[in-house]
Amino acid sequence: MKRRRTALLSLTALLATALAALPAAPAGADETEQVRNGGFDTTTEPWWTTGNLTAGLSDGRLCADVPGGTANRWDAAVGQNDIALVKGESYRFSFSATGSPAGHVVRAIVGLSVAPYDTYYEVTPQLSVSGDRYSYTFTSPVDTARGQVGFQLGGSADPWRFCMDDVSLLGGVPPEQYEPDTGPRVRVNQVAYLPAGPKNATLVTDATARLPWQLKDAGGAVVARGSTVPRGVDVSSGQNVHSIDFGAYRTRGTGFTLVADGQTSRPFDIDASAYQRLRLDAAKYYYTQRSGTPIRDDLRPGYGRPAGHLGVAPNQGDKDVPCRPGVCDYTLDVTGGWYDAGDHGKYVVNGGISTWELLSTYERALHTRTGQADRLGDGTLNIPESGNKVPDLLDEARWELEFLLRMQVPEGEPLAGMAHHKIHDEQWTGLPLMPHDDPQKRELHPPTTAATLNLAATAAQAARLYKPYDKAFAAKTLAAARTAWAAALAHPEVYADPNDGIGGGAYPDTTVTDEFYWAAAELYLTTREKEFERYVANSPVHTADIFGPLGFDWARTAAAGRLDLALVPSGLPGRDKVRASVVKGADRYLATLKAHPYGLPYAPDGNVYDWGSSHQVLNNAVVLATAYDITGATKYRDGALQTMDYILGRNALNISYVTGYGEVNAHNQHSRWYARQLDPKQPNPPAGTLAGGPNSSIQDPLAQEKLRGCVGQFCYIDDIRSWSTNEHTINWNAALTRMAAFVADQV
Ligand code: 9MR
Repeated sequence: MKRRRTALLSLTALLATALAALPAAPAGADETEQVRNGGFDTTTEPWWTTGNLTAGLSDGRLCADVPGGTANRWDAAVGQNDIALVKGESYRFSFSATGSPAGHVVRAIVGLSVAPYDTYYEVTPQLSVSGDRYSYTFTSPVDTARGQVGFQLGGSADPWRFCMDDVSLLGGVPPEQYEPDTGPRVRVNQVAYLPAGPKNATLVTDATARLPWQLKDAGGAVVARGSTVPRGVDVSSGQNVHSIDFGAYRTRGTGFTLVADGQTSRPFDIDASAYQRLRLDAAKYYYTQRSGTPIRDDLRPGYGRPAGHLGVAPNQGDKDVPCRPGVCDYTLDVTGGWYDAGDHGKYVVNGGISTWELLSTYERALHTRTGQADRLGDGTLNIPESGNKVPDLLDEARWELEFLLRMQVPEGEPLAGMAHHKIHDEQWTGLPLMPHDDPQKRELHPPTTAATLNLAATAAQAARLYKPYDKAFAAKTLAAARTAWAAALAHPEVYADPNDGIGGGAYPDTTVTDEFYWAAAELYLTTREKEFERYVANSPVHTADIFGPLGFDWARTAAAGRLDLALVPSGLPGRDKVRASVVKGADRYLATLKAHPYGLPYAPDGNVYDWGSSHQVLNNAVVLATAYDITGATKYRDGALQTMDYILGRNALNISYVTGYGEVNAHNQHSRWYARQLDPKQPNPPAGTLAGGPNSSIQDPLAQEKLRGCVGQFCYIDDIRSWSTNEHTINWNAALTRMAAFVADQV
């Protein structure tokens, strides 16, 4: 058998699926068996096996002795080819299987039997000696006559025996109705409310009149009571809801529950300590995203791994990376940096906003009344640099900054001073795949104006923050920022190709007036030079209304400049107006939050939740937090605090979007190296990892199958296969880091 890719997805196939209208299952189609001889009564024909398996009939089953010592699942397999699949049709994939000794995992797939060996559906049950019957329903994303049903058995150190029977792939079955388990109808922040902060909850109920509620302590004693406020139908979830305000209760404790309408909420604390932890965990996420260095198990127990992309086989390494054909004729050492997300790509645009938000978390703490910069100082994050007398958050951000600097086009080359948009694999890889096991060719993609300005902005910001600790590094970053700025001015309209999405994300952005504004603002705040002051003042972005419903992100970066101009002391003429504009933006988010029965400052147009909505919600809270820092008015602080309730469980799905926080929390984020859902030997993401959250556009096949027709908040599933609703990313965790630090600073 040819080597089979482990691909969960081939982006070409998936993008095609994503762009096409969602197919409807053919009504009333007959159920038809697609597998030939799934019963193994007299023969194993037409099933094939890899040469290293000893397979044959045994008591009317197919049994295979699987050798130990293979590396990949697909190194030992049994399967059947030439299976016809019809796009949009639902199939029931079922089989009986045993594994001896117990505990071995089979990767059962329905995919393509020829290159590029796409996987359309996969499951990885752990087998028992006595055996089980497994049954799953999925919808085919393609039409093909070359389908395959495969059972991949490799990857075990020790030999084992696999047997299967009654293998079936039944077409024309009714699609499965997916019903998320949303638990009790009283929705709370499952982690903690601050003793002196707001305390709100949401009750899902058909009742239209007020209902009594009770707050109970850990011993079950009622410590407060009141009445719900009916709020009608919530647009973001389609549910009829009431809200509950128990903010008058301020006594510290753990294990509280809220009871209403016969339902008892998940437990929560009234205490700040979880936020002290979250401030650190959210920032610690970055060390385990590092490329080009081993992750030390003594610093992150359970997460140690060899260095990725240093050129140790099968890795091709990031030391000597060429451009895509025709883009340049040099190679660059672009080792280091953070992996963007669950993939092995490294992108300057997204690296930029992520670095900014970490640096700004630190910088905010320096300049505000409640800021506690030392809480992210040296020795706080358990990283190799802890103890070097430099604040750990700055050390962590520097890991990415050094990479961003390496992405700059060298002097003497065409487009010198610009930054390459991204570096990643030539082709998409599958899951799971540890960074050091990635065998793909790595390539630099063309420089863009947006990437260049991300570099200019963050390198300029770095210059002022690192100056007290490392003057040479500060001078280096400032010089790089100036060079990048000049290069961007000389090439103001070089955009990323929106179709450049094979092997890595495209991150396309054709509006860069905001990146120019942001870079000019950072250069001004660091140098106070007139050129940059004038650029800021003359930019239409400076006075534009930039605090819209979706908030800011990697593509919409004006707020990064505006918030820093508002918070970092400077002699900018008209600075009061800048500060007032942030407060005005915050007023709008506060109004959104007050009108929202789930109490979040996010109500996207048409109720279309965006990719990574969790972090947009948090970024809107950052605007609220900044308004508090500017004015000291409690209403903004309370709005920012209340936003955390949504993230930590007060939502339609009753889930905390932060791994390890809350009784039910997202922990199967899409990732090639936290792929526990696919391989029990791997860990889940570390505590403090934010999931992307509801995304109305559900671009991945799993979400399309399970969440079709979903309303706003319901467009999310905690499944590793749902890369469009459940990935983790450096820019999303940056928003969490900033908000966790703000909340922890309020006590
Ligand atoms: O977060 C990005 C989102 O805003 C875009 O719409 C989407 C498609 O371009 O890409 C998202 O970013 C992904 C990137 O392309 C590749 N690494 C994982 C990122 C998070 O899913």
